[in-house]
Amino acid sequence: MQQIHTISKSMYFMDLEDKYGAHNYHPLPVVLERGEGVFLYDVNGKSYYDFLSAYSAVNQGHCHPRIISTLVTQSQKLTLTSRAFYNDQLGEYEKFITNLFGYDKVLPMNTGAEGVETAIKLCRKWAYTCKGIPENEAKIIVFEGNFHGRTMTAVSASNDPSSYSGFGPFLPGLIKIPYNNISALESVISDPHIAGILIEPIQGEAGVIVPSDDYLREAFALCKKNKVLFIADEVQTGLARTGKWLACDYIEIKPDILILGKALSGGVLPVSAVMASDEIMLCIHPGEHGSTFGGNPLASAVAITALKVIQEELLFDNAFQQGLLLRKRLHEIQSRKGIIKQIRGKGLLNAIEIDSSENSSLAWNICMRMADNGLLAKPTHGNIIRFAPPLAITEEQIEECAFLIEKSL
Ligand code: IF1
Repeated sequence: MQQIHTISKSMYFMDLEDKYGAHNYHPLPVVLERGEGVFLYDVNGKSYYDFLSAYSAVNQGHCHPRIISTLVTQSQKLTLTSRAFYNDQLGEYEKFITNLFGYDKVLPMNTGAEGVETAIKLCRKWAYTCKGIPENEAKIIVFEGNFHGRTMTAVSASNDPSSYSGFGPFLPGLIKIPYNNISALESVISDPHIAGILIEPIQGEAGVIVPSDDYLREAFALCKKNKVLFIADEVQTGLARTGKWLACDYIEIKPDILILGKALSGGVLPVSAVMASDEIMLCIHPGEHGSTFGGNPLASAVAITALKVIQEELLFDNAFQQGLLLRKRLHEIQSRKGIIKQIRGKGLLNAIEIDSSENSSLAWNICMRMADNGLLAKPTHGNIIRFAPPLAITEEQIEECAFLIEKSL
C-alpha cells in the first residue's frame, strides 16, 4: 500500500502541472517540497543530493539561513516601491556590489535574460554615443552554442533550433561566429560597425564548453584593439561557481560590461545586475531603461547577504577544491566504465558526455537511475549530464556522490 501511496502522491502533483501548466518543460518525474543546503527532499520524504543547483542559482545552498533571515526581515518592512522613489536598501547594495567587482556603476534588473537585454541596449547606446557608429547600424558578435535566455533578443542570438525555431522574425544586428576560434573573431571584429561581443566565459547550456585560456585573452585583446566592448555573460559561471568569483578571473580580464544573475539572490527571488564604467553606464539617461522590480529593496537586501555568504564562506575556494576532487573521481570512474566519453568543467560547473551512440535516451535513463539512488541531475543536449552541486558541498559528500554516480552508471 505504501508504494502505491508514494507513486500516487507524486502523480497528483505531476498531473496538476500537466493539466493546468504550459508544457514548456520536460522535468524528471521527481516532486520536491523542501531544500536545505546541498539536499532536496521530495513529497515522500526521500532525500537527494542536488547536482543541478537550479542551474547555478543556489550556489549558496538551498534556503541558506542567513539569506532567508534577510528575506523575512526585509519582507516585513518594505518589498517594492518602484524606482519612482528612492529606498534605503538600493544605494547600499549598489555600493557593495560595484566595490566588490570593481565597477563604477550597476543597473539592477531581475532575470538573467533581462540582464542580457540591458547589456545589449547599453552596448548599442555606447556605440552611437561614444564610438560614433551610425544610428541603427551597431552590430554585436555572439557565439555558436551560446545560451543567453529565452527572450526574443536571446533567441535571436541563438543558433540552436530548439531555442529559436518558430519564434521569428528575429532581432537584427547579431553576428554569429564559432566559439573558441580566434581567427573567426579576427575576421569580423575590425568591421567599424561592431559595437561589442557577448560571450560566456564557459558555455553552460552547450554542455560546459571550456574554451582555451588563450582564446578569451586574445578575444579581450582584439576588443581593446578595435574599440569593441567585451560583454561577459556570467549569469551561470559567475558568483564562485567555477572556483573564482568570476570565470573571467582565471584569465585576469575585466569585462567592459559584466552580467550577473541567478545566485545573486541565493535562489530566493530573481535578481540580476549589469555593471560597467561611468563612460558606458551614463549613456543611458533617466527614463530610458528599467523595470518594475529592478532594484527593489527586498532584492537589494537579499543580494547583499547572498554576496556576503559567498565571501565569508569562501565558496569560490571550496568550489575550486571540490571541483578538482569531483573531476578526479569522474576520471577514475571513466577508466572503469567506458560509458563516459568526456569530462569537462571548472570549479563546480562540470559535465560528462555519455557515449550514447546506441541508445539516445541513455543519459536520461542514467539521470533516472541517479534519482533512484538519491542524486538529482538532468541531461542537456541529449547525451551531456551536468554536475553542479551547491558550492558548500563537503569532501565527504563529493566522495559519496561519486559513489552514487558510479553505482548508477
Ligand atoms: C531555462 C539553460 C542553463 C544562462 C546564461 C542568461 C541566462 C541563463 C549563461 C538567462 C539561464 C537557465 C535558463 C533555464 C535553464 C538554465 C540554463 F539550460 F537554459 F541554458 F543554466 F544552462 N545567461 N539559464 O545560463 O537567465 O532569464 O533564466 O534568469 O530556461 O530552462 P534567466
